[in-house]
Amino acid sequence: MQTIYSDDHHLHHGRCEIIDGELKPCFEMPSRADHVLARVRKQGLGEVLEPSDFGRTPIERIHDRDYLSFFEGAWQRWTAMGRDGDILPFTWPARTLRSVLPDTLLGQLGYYSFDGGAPITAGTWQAAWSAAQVALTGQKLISDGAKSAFALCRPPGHHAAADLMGGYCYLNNAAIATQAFLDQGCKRVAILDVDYHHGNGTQSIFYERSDVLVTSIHGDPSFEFPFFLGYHDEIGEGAGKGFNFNLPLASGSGWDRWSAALEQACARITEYAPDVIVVSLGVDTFKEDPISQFKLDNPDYLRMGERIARLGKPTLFVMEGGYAVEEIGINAVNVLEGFEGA
Ligand code: Q9C
Ligand code: ZN
Repeated sequence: MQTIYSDDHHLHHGRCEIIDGELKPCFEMPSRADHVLARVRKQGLGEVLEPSDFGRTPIERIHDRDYLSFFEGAWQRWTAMGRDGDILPFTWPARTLRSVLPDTLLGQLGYYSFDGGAPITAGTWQAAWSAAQVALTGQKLISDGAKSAFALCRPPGHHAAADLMGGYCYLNNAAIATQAFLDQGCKRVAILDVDYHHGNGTQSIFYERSDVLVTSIHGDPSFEFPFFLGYHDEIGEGAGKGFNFNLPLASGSGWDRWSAALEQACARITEYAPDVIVVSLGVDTFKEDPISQFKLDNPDYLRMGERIARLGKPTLFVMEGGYAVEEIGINAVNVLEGFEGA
């Protein structure tokens, strides 16, 4: 399997996030992708390619233009104000307030985000842009006939909605690749989101559409981030009714419960008969993940890859979360090796 990777992810390195009432160094850090790349090389998974440049058009198929211009220009506006720390929002248009677009940078950042977990730094736009190009390059390999590809994206994407950043995410790499498949002639794409957190951005982007089936296995939002989306009764709306499938699991879930949910997701995907599958590959389900509550162990990721391979479809893997930095490479590449060995 070929891996697509860009060093540009190093340009994004947030300083701090709020965890349990304290400011702590960001868990979403550059060494995450470095460890995954090192493991890809160590295991001889396959060639590692630089991304091609597909430009802005495929990104604009998912994200609003005003959101993209805001994101692209934010750091310049911040430094023009004489600031040089990370840009973090702190006020959002929650109930009783209005979703108006204010004039100032921090007001607009509140409008274009849903939490304070996605800092904008000097290189965040460039890193997120390159991650989207990484996903699009993987998409192209598959549309050119590859059976699978690994888009080693960083920053991750599945929490980002059409005009919202949050949860370490800015551009929704998996959604951008999914739309590119459809624009190039695929009729149906299934997304399987195995990240520990619900992919609220991906769900919201495709919620009213039947050409994308979104399935997700995650920590129940009644106890876990993102709290306000990802419940089982969210099944899609309008033309999309029946094409969103959430499998929230209890805190402490291990491979028994997780693999049973995977069976359910796979059954739904098989019934849908997609042309291709996009896997949002987060490995924060690992038992030692510092911000998560599932109990998967290293070999479980091999089984995960084997089961996904048995769906028998061309599959694009898009890197999402995973914060047990020392083991993120083992776990992510285990999924890919399990897939290839099946
Ligand atoms: N107390 C991804 O995995 N903050 N994003 C959690 C924990 C947000 C995770 C705080 C976690 C976002 C792509
Ligand atoms: Zn996650």
